[in-house]
Amino acid sequence: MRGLCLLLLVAVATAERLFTGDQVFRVNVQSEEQLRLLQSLETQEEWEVDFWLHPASAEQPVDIRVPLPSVNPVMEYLDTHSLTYTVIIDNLQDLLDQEKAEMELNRMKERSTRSFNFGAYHTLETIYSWMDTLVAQYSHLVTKQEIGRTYENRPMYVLKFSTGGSRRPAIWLDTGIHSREWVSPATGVWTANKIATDYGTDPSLTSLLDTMDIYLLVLANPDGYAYTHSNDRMWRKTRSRNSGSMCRGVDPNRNWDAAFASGGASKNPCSDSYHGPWAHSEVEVKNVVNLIKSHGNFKSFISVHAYSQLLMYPYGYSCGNIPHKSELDTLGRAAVQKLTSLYGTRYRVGSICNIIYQASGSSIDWSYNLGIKYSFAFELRDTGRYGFILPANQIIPTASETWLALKHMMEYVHDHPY
Ligand code: INF
Ligand code: ZN
Repeated sequence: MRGLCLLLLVAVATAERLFTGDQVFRVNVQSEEQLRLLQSLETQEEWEVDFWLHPASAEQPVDIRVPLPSVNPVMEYLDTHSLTYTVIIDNLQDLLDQEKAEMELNRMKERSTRSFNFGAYHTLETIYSWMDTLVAQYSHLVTKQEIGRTYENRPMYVLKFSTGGSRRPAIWLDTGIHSREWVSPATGVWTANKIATDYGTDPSLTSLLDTMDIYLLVLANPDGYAYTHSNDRMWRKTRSRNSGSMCRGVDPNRNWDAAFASGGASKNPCSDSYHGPWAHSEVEVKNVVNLIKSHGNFKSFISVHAYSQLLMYPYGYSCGNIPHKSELDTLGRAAVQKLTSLYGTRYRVGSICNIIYQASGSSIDWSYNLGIKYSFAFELRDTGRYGFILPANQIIPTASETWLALKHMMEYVHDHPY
């Protein structure tokens, strides 16, 4: 009897959310009026529409995940307002089952060959143990630093790439701040390995690391990332409890002290863009803020998201130009040119607010206002065919093309000390 109870307990505890029959629509927006209609859908809680891509402008499509029970009413709503759409994923759970099966297959392969496959998605535990092998293999270059703990008391590890000195000018890279954007930390892992293996042979990387440091936070939202593996693949936020609400989590990309809680963030704890009770309320954000501030010599801050294929600079909180707009725009376009040269992947470049929508409390607005001029955010592949469920066979191509842009940006920062 005890055994059965235990089994039930485990089953309940790890009851993974299913998305059977959920569909992802790509809605075409042709007017401001239609934009407003979609924005009102975003605040309507009954149908539980999950906005993968938010309404931005009349030229940009809106991707929404519609739970099976809401498919018909949402289709009616769109038809009534003559909003045209295509179904880009007709049963989300099928994709998730494939993704899970692929991960399981890879896990078995890795166990038997004692290898690490950069072209596969991994759990937090596997990524953390891989970090230790990287540090052991390249101990002259890489160290792992615990910068603090998460809300659920998981360690946050930064990989520091340094050839010496102390408090050298440094470049910050973070991936995985939004937990469902799996290709982002996968790109972070690949990039960490690339830096370690190419140092000493790639001349520009070697000369950069002879005078600068690179800090890479592969899992910027560990609790959320673990939750996407154990409970809800679509989870985006942190996992903190919100007093007065049943809804968990704060959007870590709205929680920074930069026009905090102004336009482009939600005060509703149940919203995926909830800004949190106060700036830096999220310990995952606070840990990074403390490191950046105590170090005091970061020259670039790059945060990696997915998806949409964009390279953005501040501001998110306002559509006005930053003082260094033309320099960052020129640098962004040159970096994207390098990216596109590998496989032809097309990116758009611009400020967050102008290229997509107003978003307050974002990390790169905070870093830019702190004086870190070269602040950028990537939105990696794709443009919506798979969205957050990007097939693992695109991880290495995505990371490889992104590296060309990152390298260009880091070389530029190295050549333009300020
Ligand atoms: N990005 C959007 C977001 O709502 C846009 C963004 C990116 C805003 C970077 C500010 C800075 O946070 C994603 N993409 O969520 O994953
Ligand atoms: Zn994101």
